[in-house]
Amino acid sequence: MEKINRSDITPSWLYMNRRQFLQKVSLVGGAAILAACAPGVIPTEEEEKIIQYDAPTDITSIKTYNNYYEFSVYKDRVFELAENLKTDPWTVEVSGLVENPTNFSMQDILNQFTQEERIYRLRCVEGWSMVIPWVGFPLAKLLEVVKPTAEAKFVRFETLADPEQMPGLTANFPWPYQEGLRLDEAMNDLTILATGIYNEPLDPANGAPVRLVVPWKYGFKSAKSLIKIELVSEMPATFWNLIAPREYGFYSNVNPDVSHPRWSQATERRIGETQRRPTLMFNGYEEEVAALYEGMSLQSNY
Ligand SMILES: Nc1nc2c(c(=O)[nH]1)N[C@H]1C(S)=C(S)[C@@H](COP(=O)(O)O)O[C@H]1N2
Ligand SMILES: [Mo]
Repeated sequence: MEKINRSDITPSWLYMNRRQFLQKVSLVGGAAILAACAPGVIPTEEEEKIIQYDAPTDITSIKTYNNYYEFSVYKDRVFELAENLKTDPWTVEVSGLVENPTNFSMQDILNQFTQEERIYRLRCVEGWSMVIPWVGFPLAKLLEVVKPTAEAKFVRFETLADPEQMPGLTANFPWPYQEGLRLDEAMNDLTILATGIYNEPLDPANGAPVRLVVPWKYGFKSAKSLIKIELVSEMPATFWNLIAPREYGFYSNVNPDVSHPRWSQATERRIGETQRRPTLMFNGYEEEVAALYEGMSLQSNY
């Protein structure tokens, strides 16, 4: 893979004020805020407050406060231990119940799929959150290329597990890290494969070179450093469900009304803040995803 030269990527984010930025990419603010951000429109004080409320988290926190158990269970140690992860060359195998199984090199992924910015909230099941300006593309675009067959009902994601490079693999967990989505969840426009943050390629600590991002689900669904995407007919096993099935279900939608067995999920601490704030249903993406779960009990399908 040709190395992305950081200086070749226009750091446009730095030159935009928050309002211009949100106008371009905001999914965090919703339709009213998008309107307020239209050219020439000065947001009301109330709207400005809402814009500030979900301001992107500072880049240092995003890069140095990480969950990535393959490296360490200590969030502040991951970035140092992961720093030298070899991400070039890199291949993502897309296989299983598809018409066109394909091995995508990282260069294929960057060439074939238009990269765009998406600012999303990230809510960890542990009770903290960030707002991350991702660069990436809808997973649906990749699935359209490989063409899932009629038998495909779920998508299984597998991530790198290399004992030579990942000191955390010595811990007794069911490696490799794996995750899953129902096919319609995977096809939802909010579901992206991310390749960057703040207009720069991902750091290893954030899941370089390509990771899943599913913003309405707890952060652990957003698997890092993907090596395989498999279309399957049955609900796949997932890393955290194998470890603690009563605590981490397959769906794991952010839901302030469904407590973790050991703590409430009603509030969260936004990194950079001291006060806790209310957690939003589906992490604030109810309008976009609630229909996926119509008629399902969100209590039993946790
Ligand atoms: N392969 C892998 N992916 C992973 C994890 C992990 O330990 N290994 N941790 C998850 C959890 S619990 C969270 S909250 C997010 C954190 O992503 P970030 O460090 O980029 O903010 O990554 C998720 N993806
Ligand atoms: Mo998490």
